[in-house]
Amino acid sequence: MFKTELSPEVQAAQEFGNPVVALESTIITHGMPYPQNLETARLVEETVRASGAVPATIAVINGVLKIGLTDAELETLAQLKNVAKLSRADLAACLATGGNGATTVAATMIAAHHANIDVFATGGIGGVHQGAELSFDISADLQELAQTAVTVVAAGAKAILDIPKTLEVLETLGVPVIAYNQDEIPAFWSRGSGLKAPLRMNSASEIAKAHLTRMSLNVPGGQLVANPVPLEAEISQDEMLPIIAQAQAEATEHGIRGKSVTPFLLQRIFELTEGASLKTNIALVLNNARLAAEIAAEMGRMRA
Ligand code: PSU
Ligand code: MN
Repeated sequence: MFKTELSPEVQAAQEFGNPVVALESTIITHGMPYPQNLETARLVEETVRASGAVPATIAVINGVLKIGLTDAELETLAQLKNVAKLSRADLAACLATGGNGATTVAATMIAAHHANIDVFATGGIGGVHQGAELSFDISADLQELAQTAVTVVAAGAKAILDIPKTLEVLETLGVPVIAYNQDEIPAFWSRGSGLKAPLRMNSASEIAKAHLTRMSLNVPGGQLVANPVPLEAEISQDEMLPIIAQAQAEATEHGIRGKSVTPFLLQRIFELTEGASLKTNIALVLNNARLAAEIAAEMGRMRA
């Protein structure tokens, strides 16, 4: 029904049983401005390689599900204007109509699972938006974590989301939320959130083992690993909150809805903070890529 294409690097890794880490593409097209998006995408791939795994950046190009992009494809994607943002609802339709699109956390999980990849690194996941009690805006990423057996390494959720409500929904959906090496759930730009994480693990091997144990119990779904931003790159909540509040007020004022909400907020936050928030964002994505590579390697060892 549709074509899946593995990059030569991913194909070789899978043949030899070497670890692979999936990476999303919405962070490139809707999460960061050009050219930092392209530079970051390349750096993340390099970081995965330097940590002993092979990167598989996922996107749809001309109706083909790409598991691993060439550098030229990465560059094209990073510069494309108006590229579709594909979540669970959109992925099949895009493949069926021969379109182009960037995958969110939800769609990247579906594609990774389809290609037998267990571990995925990103920056932040989607979640329950502030004011969701009126807007009903809850990301499909949360449902996906409940259904698809992929371990997602993120730095927690941005404060554009309501973090306590996001944790409640994840609990309802039965998603393990694991803080890495600390008790608190990290809040993207900052290491702390003031909220205790439901679970804590201190090593990649514990996380890998928990993933495989869940699978052998036949409990569907993945895990969310919340990896705190490195200390030297962190920005305090106090600094970010007024900026987020302004971005949010503008979104309401402009009547932004549906899948445009997250990209609109991310774009305005980047504009309003100029360099600072972007630098932190890049540092945390690289940090997540390292941990994801370690988890993938541990899982490979345990499966062998
Ligand atoms: N949060 C971030 N950076 C991002 C995203 C979220 O800090 O790039 C992207 C991810 O691709 C995520 C998507 O899966 O936005 C969530 O969008 P929505 O809220 O529309 O589900
Ligand atoms: Mn939404």
